[in-house]
Amino acid sequence: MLSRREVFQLAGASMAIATLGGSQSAFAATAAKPVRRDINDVAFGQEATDKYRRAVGILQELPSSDSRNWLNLSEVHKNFCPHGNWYFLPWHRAYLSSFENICRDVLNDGQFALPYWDWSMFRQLPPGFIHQKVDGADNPLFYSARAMKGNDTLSSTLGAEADVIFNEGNIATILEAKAFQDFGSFMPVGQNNSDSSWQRKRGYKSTLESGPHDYLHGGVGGDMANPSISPHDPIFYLHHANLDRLWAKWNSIGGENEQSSFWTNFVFKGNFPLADGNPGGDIPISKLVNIADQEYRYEDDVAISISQSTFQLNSFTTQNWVSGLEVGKVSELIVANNEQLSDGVSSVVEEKQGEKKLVLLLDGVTTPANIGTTVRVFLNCDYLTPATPLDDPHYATSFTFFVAQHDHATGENHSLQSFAIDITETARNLAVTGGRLEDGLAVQLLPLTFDGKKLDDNAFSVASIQIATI
Ligand SMILES: [Cu+2]
Repeated sequence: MLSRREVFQLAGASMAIATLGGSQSAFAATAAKPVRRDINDVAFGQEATDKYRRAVGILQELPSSDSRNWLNLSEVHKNFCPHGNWYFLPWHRAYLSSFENICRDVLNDGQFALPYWDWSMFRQLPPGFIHQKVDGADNPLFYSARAMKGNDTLSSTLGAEADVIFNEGNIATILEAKAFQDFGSFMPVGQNNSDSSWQRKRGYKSTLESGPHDYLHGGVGGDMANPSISPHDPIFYLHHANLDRLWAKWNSIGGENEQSSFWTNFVFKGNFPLADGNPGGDIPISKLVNIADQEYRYEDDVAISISQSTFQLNSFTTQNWVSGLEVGKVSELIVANNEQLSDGVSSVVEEKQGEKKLVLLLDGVTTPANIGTTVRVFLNCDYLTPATPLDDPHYATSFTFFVAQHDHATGENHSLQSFAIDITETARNLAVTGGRLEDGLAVQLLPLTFDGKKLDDNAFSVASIQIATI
């Protein structure tokens, strides 16, 4: 069944195509591009796996003096990758393109395209990645430093969160985001120009990033769970190709990219090597925003953009979170009611078709010793325990810890994270079930570990929270 918005988008799409009418050359140009396909596609998966395996094998054998050497390519991610801000998607698009071009060069195959792993539909490692040997030789796609092995599913490594985060319904909700920042993470707090120094500053992680992106890194586990070395595992590039595909898909169903010049004028300066291994030049975001400008395409992308949306963050209240967080224990903060808050909440709750979202901003979350920690977010739940199921109406979502360590070069502390948690549906549920929303909002955080182990030094904290609409 189509929502009202989807019907509108379909109508808009056919109008846009009708208006484009005779520009056949544009279609011819896209048809010749290498196509990124689903690694689990019955017709193309095996061929895509074989090509990718050969490329990875060649890159792993290159001498360390070659910038295209497998481990050297991973250093690019370690040194420059932005996470937790609005450069997350365009930076990774450029990183993957650089990698894909290098693969084309070493394979001498201009039609090579990275496959993607649609982890929502297929929640285990693609078959080509699980065996140590292929035809008697070492398999470059096998990687021993993974928590996920063989036929493990995301549920076996992540527990109950897997079915919530990778649920098709959750992906569909993520794709309904109106504004780019809600989709692809927020502007760094306080950013006031497009200087390169903002590349790795902290904003709030969107649901796409804190949900499927971060949980997949944790679910594969091992080196994938550590941003400094995650591209050591060949599955990394297929994971990010799927995120990049979702960005293209969001655009194709009407999501419009950010218009702020702090984003559009931003330049990634010399981050990415060229296909021949020489240092690459500067890449402005303006060259990355349109899928039609890239040197690849997806089977299902359509380059149209029809919606107009501006991003507006309207914060009602800020409160410091006083207590620490501890695995297995509920930590609670009551957000006192005031007129502004109750007006804000009721405007979103009563607005049935959801033009606005109610969000909980968690600011400055420190990292526990066990990064395989998941934090469940509940509102106004009187009976919350670790056994409370995730289909409880008071449950909002969960977040985890995919976070870089302290950067000694710049002195910046990247091990802090901030999150924008969508609590719209939960607030609506509570309005229906008569939860205590009118008396104030009890925000409850319940940390648990994927492996059930509690480390001694596992205390961590949240600096402050805000309730806001976007
Ligand atoms: Cu990633």
